[in-house]
Amino acid sequence: MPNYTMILGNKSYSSWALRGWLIAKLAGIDFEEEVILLRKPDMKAKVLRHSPAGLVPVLIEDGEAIWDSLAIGEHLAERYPERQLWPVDPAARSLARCVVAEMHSGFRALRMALPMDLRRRYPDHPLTPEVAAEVARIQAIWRDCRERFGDVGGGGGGFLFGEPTIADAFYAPVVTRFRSFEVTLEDAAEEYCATIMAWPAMQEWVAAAAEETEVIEFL
Ligand SMILES: N[C@@H](CCC(=O)N[C@@H](CS)C(=O)NCC(=O)O)C(=O)O
Repeated sequence: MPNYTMILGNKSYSSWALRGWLIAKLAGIDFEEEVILLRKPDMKAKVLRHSPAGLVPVLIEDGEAIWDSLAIGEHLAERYPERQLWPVDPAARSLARCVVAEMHSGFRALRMALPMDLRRRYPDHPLTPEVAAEVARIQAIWRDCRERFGDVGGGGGGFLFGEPTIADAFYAPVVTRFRSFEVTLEDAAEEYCATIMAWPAMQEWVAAAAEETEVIEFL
């Protein structure tokens, strides 16, 4: 196996890094981790030593940088096809790609209004109509994927496409946002959130975040 290092931000706050990290876990690679603290004056310079984009996550494979969570996902899916990082069924795979792209390029209102913060709760936080519409769209995505391809109740693991894939890694930080901001969800969405929070890789990340002491005030 190649030599891997992943450059991450604080586990409490770095939602894109969580995506890349979960994908690396799904791929089953062994990797070293380097956490670079977000919002520090030297953050950019430190990340730029690894990636010209200056953002985390960055996966370094035998000295070659792969930056951007989606590029990391595509790279590892190609390199380790046996790990089935994308669903095997072509229709499921196509839907998975659509919902990952929708997350990667969208849900800006939600991402700005409900930042990922694994160590805090923000109860009674009002949602703007724009954010509420994105919450509704995300629940519709989860419902659609799980009803069509999740095989819930029929041996599926409760993930969007039954067993965990890149799509679940992409929506995992949204689950944490819904939890921190105590967003009211339909039952099926609550069930999906519970599946994500019980995912052993997710639990490992959350436990590491709980050990962090750095505090960033986003709101
Ligand atoms: N499209 C990128 C987004 C990466 C991103 O925005 N990462 C944030 C941390 S979660 C970052 O590096 N922020 C530091 C900054 O903006 O200076 C990806 O998918 O990896």
